[in-house]
Amino acid sequence: MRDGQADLIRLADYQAPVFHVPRTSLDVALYDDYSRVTTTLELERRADADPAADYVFDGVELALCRLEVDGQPWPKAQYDYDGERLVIRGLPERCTLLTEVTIKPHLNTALEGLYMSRGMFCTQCEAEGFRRITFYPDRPDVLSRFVTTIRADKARFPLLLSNGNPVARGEEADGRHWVTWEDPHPKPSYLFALVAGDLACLEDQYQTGSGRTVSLQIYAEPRDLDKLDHAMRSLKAAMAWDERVYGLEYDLDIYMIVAVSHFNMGAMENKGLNIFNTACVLAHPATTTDAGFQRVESVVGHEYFHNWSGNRVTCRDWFQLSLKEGLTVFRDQCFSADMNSAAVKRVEDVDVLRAVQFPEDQGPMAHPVRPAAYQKIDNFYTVTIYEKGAELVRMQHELLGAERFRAGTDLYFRRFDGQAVTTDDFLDCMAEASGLDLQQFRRWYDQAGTPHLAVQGHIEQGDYVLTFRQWTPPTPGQPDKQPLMMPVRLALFGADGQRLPLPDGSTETVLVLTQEEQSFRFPLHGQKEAPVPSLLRGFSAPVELDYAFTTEQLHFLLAHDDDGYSRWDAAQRLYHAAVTRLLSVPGEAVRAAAEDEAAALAPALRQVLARADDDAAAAALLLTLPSEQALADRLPELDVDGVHRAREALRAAIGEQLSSLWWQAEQNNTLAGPYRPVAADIGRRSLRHCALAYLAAAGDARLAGHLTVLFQQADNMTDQLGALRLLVHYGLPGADEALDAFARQWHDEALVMDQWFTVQATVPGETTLSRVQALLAHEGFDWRVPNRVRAVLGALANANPTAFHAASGEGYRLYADALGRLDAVNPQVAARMANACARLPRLPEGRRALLGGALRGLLKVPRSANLTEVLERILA
Ligand code: 0A1
Ligand code: ZN
Repeated sequence: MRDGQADLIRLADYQAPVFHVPRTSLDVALYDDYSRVTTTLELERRADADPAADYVFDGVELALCRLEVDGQPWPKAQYDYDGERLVIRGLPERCTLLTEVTIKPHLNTALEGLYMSRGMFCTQCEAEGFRRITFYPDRPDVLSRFVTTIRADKARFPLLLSNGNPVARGEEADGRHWVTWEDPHPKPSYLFALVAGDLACLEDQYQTGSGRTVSLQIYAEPRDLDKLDHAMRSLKAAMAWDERVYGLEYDLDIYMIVAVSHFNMGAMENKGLNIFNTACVLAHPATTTDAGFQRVESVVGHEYFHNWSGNRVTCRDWFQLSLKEGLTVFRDQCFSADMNSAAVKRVEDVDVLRAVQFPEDQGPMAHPVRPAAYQKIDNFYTVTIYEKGAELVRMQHELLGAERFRAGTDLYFRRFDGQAVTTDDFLDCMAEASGLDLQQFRRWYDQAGTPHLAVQGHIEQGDYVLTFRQWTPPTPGQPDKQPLMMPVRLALFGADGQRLPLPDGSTETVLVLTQEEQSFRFPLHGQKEAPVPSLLRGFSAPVELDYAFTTEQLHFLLAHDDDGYSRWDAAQRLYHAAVTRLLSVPGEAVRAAAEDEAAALAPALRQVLARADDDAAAAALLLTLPSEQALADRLPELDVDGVHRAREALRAAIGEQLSSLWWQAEQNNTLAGPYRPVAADIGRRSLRHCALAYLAAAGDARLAGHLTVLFQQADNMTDQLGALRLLVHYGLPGADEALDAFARQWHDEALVMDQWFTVQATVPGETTLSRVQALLAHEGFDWRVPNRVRAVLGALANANPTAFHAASGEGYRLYADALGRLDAVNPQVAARMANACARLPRLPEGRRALLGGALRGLLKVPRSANLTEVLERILA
């Protein structure tokens, strides 16, 4: 390994571990400026292991103080430690290894391993953080029973938590105390957790289906105790849902969640002791938006569902990451769908997939759901592993049907309980339980890239014939692709807006494609006109559908299709087409052309608004234009300025032409009574804010005053922030005062202040770059807090194309500088944020050179292996 670059790790090189660790005892003594970790491991050489193989332990930057085997010091000549790996030679087949190390949690800003967050100790061990705590075979296929003793000052750290159940506690000299925890379930090291702090707790109970009582405990700083009810409700709902839908019960007496302010990701499913980013667990109407409430519900569900899909059955190696993540995302998506509106949830998930995962799959970071090689596994916690992985599970659900899918998961959890397995094992269960041949389906796991599905329909001898042709463009390292097995859910609509009967007697069917090209015939029973096909209903496969819909057909589907996704997709296609046409109109004529486009769209939009009472959330989704980024992603080259101009012109024209309807929607969806984070109300608020946004785009003279009142009188963050955002983004009178008032009101609420930073970092246009510089210098900005860094820099790069891609290259320089600075503090987060530069190959030449130059400059000085891997792939 050379500086800043890690060795390539390959799936093909996988080898089973040399030894088992039946028992792991940890003794962690926490002090102000160091911690002492004494670890006792029972080791057993595996029967099938090479008898000559050395025992190798991972351990990063550990200060080794003691190494004993079976109670005796082990000779120095018999081991080597290079700062990353400890190799011990000549160990007996069975023995007890004791190591004692010291580590420095108070200096740990990478937030991997044991670290401090606002005065409390906490851990993050997935994927390879445990090796920063002690020497260990830090790989997911080594499962061990853990006993953990934590020692700390009692006054400052009255609460000492780890996995499992507390089994003993006691006092020591100097005001210190200790607690011992025992986890009865064997687990890999990545699921280990420890917390020490002075926290408040919301407690409740849950009765499992089999009648056991589980104590539920959610911990946070005392000031946040009033923000835990929603997480608790969500947790109980998730526990009941998993029993009902998958027949899976919780398996310990205690389930704990701890909220921490410093966290690299959303949350972590440590056995019995989840650790959550505050952003994914705290929720209160005054401080949390509707989206925030929904995020809490889904992340609480996600981590809970991992207890089976991840913890009881875990991954053999990190190439199998999607085994637990894809399945668990699919499960949390279905949970949220059941708790809210299934159609709306599906559209939201598809939107993320298409807006974030498709570009990843089409760019330099493209990788299969089961990658074949990686340098730093932390860089592979991607939308491909998570969201595309979930789509692969969803397709299996589609192919098998709910009942056989459930038989498959039953078999999977029964057969592999307590084991570390592979995505192939999962697929085998699905095939075995259903009798389906899923051999070809496996390609989805190994083949990167977004498949294209071109469809053509014509009438032939009284039948409607649909021809499907699939292909997947090349991705880095994978020039040749093979056809995939994919379910295409379909209905055909007659001119009367009704679904036509299909050969199998139904009016909706799932075609299973397996070949490069395939045709299907549908008798029309004497009808002369071709039907309108509703293809890929529910987004039944994660592909790019190429069908030459006419504008009339899209309007027809928007009006008549009963599939929520399909209607939304029709609307998106109409918007894309309109914006694309506007792009070729010269600057001064854009406004007039936008008027025409809006006029053509208006009847459909009026109809959506007229029906909005049925499902306001769905209406808001139908009425919202694709983001600038999503629009630009579909062009041959990223034209951020053109897209901004065209999209804003279209929004302004739609805003004006439907002005009275927007005001009406604003009035109709103004809710009386206390805030409730329930689907119906959330939908109405989103429609209301959609209406306000159109009025802002139209430059409606009454709006600034209206927004200021809304901002001042709002009793919930959705309304307050929605008003603030429009005031600031459109530079309306009162914007600066509102920003100041917001900061005064919320200066002490970190998650709310994150929003304050984001609102400012996402004002369109190059001038925002100096504002971003000021935000980075603001006293509230802290490079050590990932949420704050994401609130400014993540928002700039991912949600403000006209500033980030400013023609001067200033956005790129600012961002590259920031990545360099961040890398020194937190390599994982720096590398994740560098992904925002992966659109480089699609930039126009001038900008490509500017961004490339900025990134290459970054590589000239030593960088973390995390950031180096991402930059090198982007620049390759
Ligand atoms: N397994 C967690 C996500 C997670 C992954 C890595 C982390 O640190 C590098 C932290 C959390 C989940 O899926 O929720
Ligand atoms: Zn997960």
